[in-house]
Amino acid sequence: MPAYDVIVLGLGGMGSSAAYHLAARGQRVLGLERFGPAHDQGSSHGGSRITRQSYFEDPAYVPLLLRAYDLWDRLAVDSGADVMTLCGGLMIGPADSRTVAGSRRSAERWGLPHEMLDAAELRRRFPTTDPGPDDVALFEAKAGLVRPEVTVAAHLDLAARAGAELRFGEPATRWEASAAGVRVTTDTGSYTAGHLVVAPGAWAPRMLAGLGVPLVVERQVQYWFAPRAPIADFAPDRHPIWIWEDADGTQIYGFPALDGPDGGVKVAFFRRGVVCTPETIDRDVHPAEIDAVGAHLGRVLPGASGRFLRARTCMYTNTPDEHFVIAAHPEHPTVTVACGFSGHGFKFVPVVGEILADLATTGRTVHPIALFAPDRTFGGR
Ligand code: PYC
Repeated sequence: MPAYDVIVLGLGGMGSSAAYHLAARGQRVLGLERFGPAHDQGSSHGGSRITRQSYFEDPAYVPLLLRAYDLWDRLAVDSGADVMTLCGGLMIGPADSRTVAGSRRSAERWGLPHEMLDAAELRRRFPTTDPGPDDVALFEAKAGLVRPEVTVAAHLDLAARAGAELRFGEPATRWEASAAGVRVTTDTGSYTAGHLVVAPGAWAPRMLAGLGVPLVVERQVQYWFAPRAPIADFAPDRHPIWIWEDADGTQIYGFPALDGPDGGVKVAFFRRGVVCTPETIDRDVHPAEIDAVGAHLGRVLPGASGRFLRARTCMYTNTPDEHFVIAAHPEHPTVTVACGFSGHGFKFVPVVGEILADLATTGRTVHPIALFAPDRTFGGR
């Protein structure tokens, strides 16, 4: 008999959640992670990630978001950790932009509470914004932010308390699967289980090379600026998260000031990254990049773009259509895969963990995941 019921490879956002949901169901779980707990080398760090329900990417995500919100609430109670803040969210841009029209489509399709604001109303309600005459906004009170490091730590803690064995600083070098089960080899050990969940983040092109999904890893930069306007104007009780799309399709997004007067506001371009690998990523952030994001911020939220404070790199793992991959491995029924979260996955962490636990233990899930099949036809988005 294998030593474990399930091995989880990768204990970032998705893997830590899977480890927790599996252990909470009484599974004998081994979690393996190449770095330390809640590390800053992958895709789950930087203090904040956006959450929202009026999902411009596709209305098919909304049922998953509704379940994720229930699980975020439950995680907050079970862990006692401050994982989520619903400060509201603004999706801004031309009315026919992907950001605005797509969000509106999801809100209307699912009857989600939202308000449409024209440029004058946006400026009146949210005086930090400086919209152009053609900008409109969808405001969603249930949008906000989740905290990646706090969330990963909370799931790891709950998983360990439920009996999971978690091993850090132990990268997997190889996995093998058969109908009887799986074997994972690391630099220091070899482990067997009935099932394997592979949630490798930016290591997916290597760890899931046989999957046949054309994944591209991108370097992304998160920046923090000290607002020129009073910091209180940017506090989460006054300021929403925002995503702002230009006429040319460029999306920039930002957060309220989370860490008091010295923390500043975080801002980033959405998907304007340089292709990289975890080994080749340039972790330095260069003056031209800081100038470009600062200038763009100054156009849309002029009071926010004061002194540059700091920047951190992270990685997206993109699929061509920017939809996730969550499924049984097409060639190995004893392996479940989760990858390609394309820069918008973190808000789904609790429900993805639940889905991975469903697939690993029963081979099916009640959640709608047809959009995430690895053998779909990959056009662009
Ligand atoms: O995860 O929703 C998201 C997001 C939007 C912009 C950047 N991340």
